[in-house]
Amino acid sequence: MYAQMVKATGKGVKTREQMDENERHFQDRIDNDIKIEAKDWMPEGYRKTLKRQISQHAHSEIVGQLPEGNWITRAPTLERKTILLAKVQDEAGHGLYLYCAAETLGISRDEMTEQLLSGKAKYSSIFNYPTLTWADMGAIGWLVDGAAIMNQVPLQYCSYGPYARAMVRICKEESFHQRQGFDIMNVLAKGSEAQKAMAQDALNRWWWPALMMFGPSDADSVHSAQSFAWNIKQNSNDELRQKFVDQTVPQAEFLGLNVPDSDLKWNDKKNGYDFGAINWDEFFAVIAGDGPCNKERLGARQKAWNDGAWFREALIVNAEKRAACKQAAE
Ligand code: BYC
Repeated sequence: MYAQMVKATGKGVKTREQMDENERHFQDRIDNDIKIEAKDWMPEGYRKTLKRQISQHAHSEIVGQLPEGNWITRAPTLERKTILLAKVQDEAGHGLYLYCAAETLGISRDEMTEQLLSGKAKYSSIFNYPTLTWADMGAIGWLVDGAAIMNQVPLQYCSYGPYARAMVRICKEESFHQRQGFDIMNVLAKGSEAQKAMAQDALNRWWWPALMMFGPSDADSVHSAQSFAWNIKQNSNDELRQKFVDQTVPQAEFLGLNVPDSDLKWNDKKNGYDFGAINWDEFFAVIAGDGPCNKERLGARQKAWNDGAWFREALIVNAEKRAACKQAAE
């Protein structure tokens, strides 16, 4: 509780004295764990933060289908193909729940898409890396979905009702995704020398980008203090990153794979692992649009949006015709 208070008093966060009556009432609800619903009064900053985070989260789910979708036709067995297909479809579902949750805040799907395509809205840095081998499907499920769960479980308890409720089902499905990824890695790691090498290579390429998914270090996180105060965030970026490392390193050991970090070392005092420095220049370049696959990913989303124009138009014409028929019958 005390830690929470410390985190919530960062730069730019209003004290009770600086709040007006509406803001104080709103903060009391947050502090008493009463969910905020779409029609409740909320500070504009709260609305803006949630529109930003939920829409970026939704975009991540949708763009996140692309690297794995790339392997559906090349999955090694029919069983792997059906599992991967189901996983990629789940991600589409997650995107849709999240777009709906964001819409409750007064932003349309078209606006969110426009923000994604113009580069104004971000999506997770991790999806700007290429999927080069089948083992990447294992590494994504194990590491990327594993990191996503670590970050998303606390979001089930966040203050905004529609976001918190969307996260419940998403987390259940992410658990399945994480296990299917670990299972792919397990089969490869216990397979032929070539398969084990493929699994190791995938771990080498995905480990550091997975750690970056949690966002900049706490010292550089611009939104954290306010998001703590509003109970949108409950753990800091660095706390979740540490939990992820502590949970994942023993899994790599079980697989017989090496985590690509020569500074990784168990630290008895903190009861967790010390790990090496993250390349933040790479992270900031990727989120600024300069990662290995940014152009390809946005190009694919732009094409999908253009290709779907006729369908969106047809839906509107159909709805107008139905409304006209209904009116004529009354
Ligand atoms: N990538 O002040 P900070 C999945 C941005 S998909 C890109 O710490 P905040 C899956 C951040 O937006 C799951 N940008 O921000 C799908 C901000 O920039 P803006 C994706 C990042 O919001 C398919 C700036 O850096 N999960 O599971 O307090 C297949 C400063 O950061 C990233 C979510 O979206 C990043 N990694 O904390 C497989 C979770 N990190 O907006 C799997 C929901 C930071 O001011 N989001 N930035 O321009 C969150 O929990 C929080 O938004 C974050 C960042 C922890 C990510």
